[in-house]
Formats: sequence, C-alpha cells, structure tokens
Amino acid sequence: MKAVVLAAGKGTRIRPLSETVPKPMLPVADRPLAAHAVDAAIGAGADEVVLVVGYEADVVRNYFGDSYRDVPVSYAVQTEQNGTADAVDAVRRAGLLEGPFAVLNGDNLYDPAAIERLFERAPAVGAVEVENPRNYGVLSTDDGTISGIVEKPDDPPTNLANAGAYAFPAKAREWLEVPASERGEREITDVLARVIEEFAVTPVTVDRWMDVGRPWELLEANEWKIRELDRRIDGEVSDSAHLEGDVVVEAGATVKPGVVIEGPALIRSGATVGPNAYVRGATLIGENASVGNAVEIKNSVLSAGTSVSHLSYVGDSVLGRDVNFGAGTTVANLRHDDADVKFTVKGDRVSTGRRKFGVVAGDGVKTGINTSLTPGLRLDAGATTRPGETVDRDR
Ligand code: TTP
Repeated sequence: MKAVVLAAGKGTRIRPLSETVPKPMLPVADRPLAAHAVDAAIGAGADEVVLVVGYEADVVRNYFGDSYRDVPVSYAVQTEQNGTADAVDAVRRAGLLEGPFAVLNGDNLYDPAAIERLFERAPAVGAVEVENPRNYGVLSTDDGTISGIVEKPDDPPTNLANAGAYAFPAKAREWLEVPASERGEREITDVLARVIEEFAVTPVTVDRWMDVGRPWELLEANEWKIRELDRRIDGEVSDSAHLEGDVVVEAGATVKPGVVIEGPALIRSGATVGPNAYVRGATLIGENASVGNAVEIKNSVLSAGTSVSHLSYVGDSVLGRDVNFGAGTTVANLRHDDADVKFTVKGDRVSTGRRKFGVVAGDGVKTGINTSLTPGLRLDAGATTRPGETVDRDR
C-alpha cells in the first residue's frame, strides 16, 4: 500500500517553533515528528511513501530524500493550504495516486501496531477512545463498520474520535474534490463520508495517539517517545558520571565528569553535557547541543545546536535550534498560585493544562547572563534579553 503523509501545514499554533522549521520536522526523540508516522507506515508494510509538502518543503525533502529505509519516497507540492482533502488531491494532481492508499497526518503520533492493523483491515479508519468526544471528529458505528462521522458534535454518538489515519480503497481517488467546509477547507473527513456510503469501512482501535498542535504538545510527544527508549551508551561517558535508568548517549556525544542523568533521557550525537550537570525527566539534548557546567535541565527539549551555559536552570521547556542561554539563566516553571500555566497561541493566552510549564524559545534566541524567565513565556525566533533582566512578557 502507498502511504500519503500530510506535511504541508504552516503550523501556526506551534509558533515560534515553526518559524523556520515546519512542524512535522520538529524533533521528537531521535527523529522528526513526521518520521514517526512514516516509520509506522513502513513498519506496516508501505511500499511507497508520498509526502505532501508546502511550507518550508525543502526541510522535509532534505531529511527523507528519494528513498527512506529502502522505501521510495516522492513529494507532492500543495501550494496553498486548502485542507486535508486538497492535500491528498495534490498527490492525485501530481499523478502519484494509483491503487489503494493510506493517509496519515505528519503531525500525529500513532501507536505503530494500530497502523499495521489499519493496513491489514483496509478500508479502515483509526479510532481512538476519548473522554471528551465533543472536541473531536466522532465516528459512529453500525454492526462493526463505520456508519458516519460528525465534527465536534454537541451530542456525540460514541466516544470514538477520528485519529486521522485512513486506509482508502483506490476508488476514493475519484472523490477527493469535496466542497469546502464551513471553516473554508476541503476536508478529508468529507472524503471518508463518501467512502463509507459505498464501502464497509472498519474502525481500527488506536491505543495511543497524539495530535501535536501546540508547543506543550511537542513536549508531551517527546515525553512519550523518550520514555520508550532502552538504555544504550554509544558515546563517551566519564567514569565519574552517574547515569540512571533508560539513558541513551548516542555515538559522538560526550558526558563529562560529575554529571548525573536520571533517565529517560536522550543525548544525541555531537552533544556535550557537563561537567557537573544534572539532567532529569524526559529530556532531549539535541544534536550538537551543549549543556554547561553546573546546569540543570528537567523535562525539556533542547533542539540541535542549542547551548545552555553554566549555572542555568531549564525546566519543562522547549528550546528551538541554535538558542543560547547565557550563564545563570533561570526558567520558572510553576506559578505561585499553582494554576495551570498559560501560553500565547495565535495571539490568545490559552491554558496549557499543565501545572508545570516553562518557556518556549524560537530558533536563535539569546539570553543575557542572569536572565529570569517566567512560566509560559514565548520568545520568538531571534529575540534577545539583557543581562540581569526579568522577562515576564512575550517578546
Ligand atoms: P493542521 O494541524 O490542521 O494544520 P497545520 O499543521 O498547518 O497547523 P496549524 O493549524 O497550527 O496552522 O493540519 C493537520 C495535518 O494536515 C498536518 O499534518 C498538516 C496537514 N495539512 C496539509 O498538509 N495541508 C492542508 O491544507 C492542511 C489544512 C493540513
């Protein structure tokens, strides 16, 4: 089966992280977010992958190339983000949509076993049990097959949410030109609605699923995938470092004397940690990142090339690429009133649903020495702070 993976989105809700890197290429453990969906598809037997690209397309192309894990990869360009059905239609327009095909979202994490079942039981759709179906596309079933799909209903027929994973019959190719929905997008769910009129579509239970839309969800995606890693030490680790639990130190990474790492944690190739640093929680130290002397990093993502200098603390935070935190930079990740931390998404302050959340720094942010950063702060790409500043407003 051919796997179509949607990766054309602008990722406006995950800004500032998507200012230069498209959301599907943001790091989740040891690979970009979209690679988890592509890997799940290949693991399920996909013999060809088509990535739909648009925003910052070259970043996607450069990573996957023409062949990925021995499976041929091609690209369909969606010039305007007119919706998920339009994205799949871009594959048809490019002449790349023959035979039955699966569609996965490049910004969703699926449990790989579910994608295997999806392929085996095609035509099929991924369904995940949720507590609050009103927030999702909800699937109704009749006699073991899908009988309908309704977006964010007031009165949900089931608690089965659409997990954005479809195995379509070849015929679906003819039904991609659906009209725009109320929100002005051509939706893949309208294609599904047409498919279920003519085919018996099986719901396939997805045990674990996540839609990564906002920055704290990228942190949660990392918490999920880093917790799945098994201990592996391929890099250079000082005899006086203490590594506890499932810690992965990739070849080419260096852990210096006096460092304590409480797994799960992933130290990627080219990164250096220490001396005397403390890394804990589900933490990703990205490629060529550096964690200096007496720095503590807790439950955070440091993207490639980022440096946190001596005597700093970073907790529950996501730092983009090539960020530089000056010595003594301290992140606060908890409010005095213990309320959930808020964050700015498309101009609105919204709850992250997390009691502990630190800062999100876009690519190239630089803080001056002894900068204090308050919970839920958003620093856009290239922002700077002065030495000794307390920053409690986004910049
Ligand atoms: P969304 O998360 O709805 O869109 P987005 O990724 O652009 O993010 P935001 O809403 O924050 O701006 O998209 C779901 C998936 O479908 C995602 O993998 C991107 C992809 N997509 C396309 O490829 N083309 C499109 O026209 C749309 C709307 C989405």
